[in-house]
Amino acid sequence: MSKYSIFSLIRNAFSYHENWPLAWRSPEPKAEYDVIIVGGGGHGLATAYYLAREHGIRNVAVLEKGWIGGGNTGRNTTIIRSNYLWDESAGLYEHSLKLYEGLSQELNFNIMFSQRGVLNLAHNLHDMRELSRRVNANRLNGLDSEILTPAQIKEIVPILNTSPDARYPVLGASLQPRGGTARHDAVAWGYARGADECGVDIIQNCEVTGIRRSHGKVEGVETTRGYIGAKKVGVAVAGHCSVLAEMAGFRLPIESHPLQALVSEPIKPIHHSVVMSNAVHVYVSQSDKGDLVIGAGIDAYNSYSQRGSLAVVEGQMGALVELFPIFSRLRMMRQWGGIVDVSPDASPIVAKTPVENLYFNCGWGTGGFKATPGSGWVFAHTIAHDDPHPLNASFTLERFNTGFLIDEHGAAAVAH
Ligand code: FAD
Ligand code: PYC
Repeated sequence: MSKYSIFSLIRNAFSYHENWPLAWRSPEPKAEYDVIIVGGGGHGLATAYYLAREHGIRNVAVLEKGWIGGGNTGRNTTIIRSNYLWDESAGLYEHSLKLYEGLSQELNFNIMFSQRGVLNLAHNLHDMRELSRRVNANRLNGLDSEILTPAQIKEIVPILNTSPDARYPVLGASLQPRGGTARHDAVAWGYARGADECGVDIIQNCEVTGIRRSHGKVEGVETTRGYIGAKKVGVAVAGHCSVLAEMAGFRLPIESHPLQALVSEPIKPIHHSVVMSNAVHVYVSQSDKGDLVIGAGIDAYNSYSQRGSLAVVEGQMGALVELFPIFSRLRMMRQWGGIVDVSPDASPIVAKTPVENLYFNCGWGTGGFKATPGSGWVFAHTIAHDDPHPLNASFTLERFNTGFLIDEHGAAAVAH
């Protein structure tokens, strides 16, 4: 740990960072690895980290076609919570939340985890019933989850328009006090540094273009930097998972959609929690830098382009100013999109595949940032043991044939 001590920080500040040690190496790919992880987002990096730390599998490469964290990991709005409806999801997302609670210490990297509370608003009786059902289910699973009255909401979010005459009247909300936000890049960088320290090769600018198989078993991957052999391959490429599945000769029940977000100019601290409204498709938090981080529902069409339509931005801004009239004169600074991998039941697939020793981690849709540590943890277990962990045992590919769906459209919260 001395490499990152306060003294080295001061020394590097005075040397104008010239001798700043690289946080991770940039190695040439080896001819073969025990495990290759495709995708250098949070999920791929966390998987590599836990393979090394929890399972002692260190001959691992993470292959990333661009730069690590350049996909949805660096594009999301950083909301973390575990208030999902079904037992299976509550188990997995809560495990992730617990890992987040210790992650800065675990990685010795400040991920700026802020448990400021996440509120989901209800605007009509149906919303109230959905939220009450979910809060009751959460409480049965031992999660911190409660229903708030408009007066209680107003105490936490005084700037919210709770007038009964509002266009979107606020009838109540759910609150998960342990929910919050974290710095998304830091999560990727922390896992990358931790994995690299364990000997994992992180190879950027290395696109996987084919998956080589023989007798139904994976042998390695074709890449833009040549063929690399592997005993096992784990795929965590979010919006591109169908492309990788096609390379391996099977189909996924996943649709790729753009999901947009934007940030305002920075302002003084005014919004101290996270407020989401599923019904009117807007959610907002304030970053430590002061800008408002605002998101919407998905763009309804399928696309691989990391941008979206203006109509969604317009709807999102309209909803924002109805709920928070105080923001009406704020300027918006930047807008972007990511490609999210939406499954039919709004739950992920973290599982073995029809190809032996090939594993897929996908379908997190609009909500996988919160799951990053838990997803990496169970995916590493699945790859190491060629068998899922009890926490991801239900998140199979087969469930779309058997009908054992885990329908989380209500909890997914961002409309899709
Ligand atoms: P990614 O971070 O996308 O990583 C996949 C990587 O695979 C990419 O870096 C990509 O370049 C790489 N790749 C693709 N194809 C190849 C290939 N052929 N070869 C090599 N590499 C390849 N979730 C939440 O929980 N809370 C939120 O508030 C939230 N907000 C969001 C807001 C937006 C605007 C978006 C877009 C998403 C949001 N999400 C949120 C969802 C969340 O970002 C994702 O579910 C999560 O980050 C997925 O992580 P990942 O590591 O699986 O994917
Ligand atoms: O899953 O909580 C979530 C979320 C918020 C914004 C996008 N996804």
